[in-house]
Amino acid sequence: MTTPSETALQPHLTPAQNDAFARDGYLVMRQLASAERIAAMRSLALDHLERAVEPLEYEADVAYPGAPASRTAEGGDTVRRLLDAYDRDPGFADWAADDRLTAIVAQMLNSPTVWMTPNHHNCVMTKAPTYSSATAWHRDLRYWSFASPYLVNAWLALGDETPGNGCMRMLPGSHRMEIGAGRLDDAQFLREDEPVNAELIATAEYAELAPGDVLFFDAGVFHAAGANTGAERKLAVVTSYFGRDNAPVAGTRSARRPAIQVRE
Ligand SMILES: O=C(O)CCC(=O)C(=O)O
Repeated sequence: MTTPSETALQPHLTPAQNDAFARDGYLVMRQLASAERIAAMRSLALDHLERAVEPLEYEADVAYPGAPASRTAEGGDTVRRLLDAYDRDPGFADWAADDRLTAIVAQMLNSPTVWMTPNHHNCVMTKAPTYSSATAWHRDLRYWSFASPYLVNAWLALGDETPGNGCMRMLPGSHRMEIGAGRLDDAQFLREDEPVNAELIATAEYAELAPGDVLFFDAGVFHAAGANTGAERKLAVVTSYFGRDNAPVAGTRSARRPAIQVRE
């Protein structure tokens, strides 16, 4: 449910914002969620972390650079994602289906109807100060199976996101680029030892966020993020959407659970 202080905010993209999203593959919308909603989701997330409410993904599971070597190693119990945000608590489900949020996504997807996939992201991403890992350059689409590549992610900051605590870095326009298989490693991360990739990575922009800001990004845009070198935990709610001309491919992980229509 939209909170009273949110109703006064501008829910639609201006033509300039629309153009920027199409050009860059991402767009930050400031203060889309109210302070009260952020406070409520933050305390929910912290409570679920404290009580280790399943399903969880640990730093040791992702095994990215900087992650503890195993679940039994020092820091091995550091959580990276609170999974299944939508079913975890109505507070997260309300946000995922929020009218103002999905109105923007509808514009970005050029579709009046919008579905959320429960099978990708659909989580609270978190980076704890001591044992967090960095994520290398990738497209989210790499392991997703949909009829078309047009999906949009919404990354809602529940606190400040800065270079120091591992905010997202984006490669503007990379959703429109053909990147040959030779430029990617076996896990489909950009090979940073390739000079042509190094040139591309030099164009990176930080997506710095304040609580309530939303980073929208095309699932085809390359992005990365550093470890959290700050003193406080970083938290963000991340959800993914597709429109009327798209659907998960039957029999794949992207179709494991039925999509949720969040805009009719
Ligand atoms: O916070 C990060 O390290 C980035 C996470 C990310 O890019 C992803 O899960 O696709």
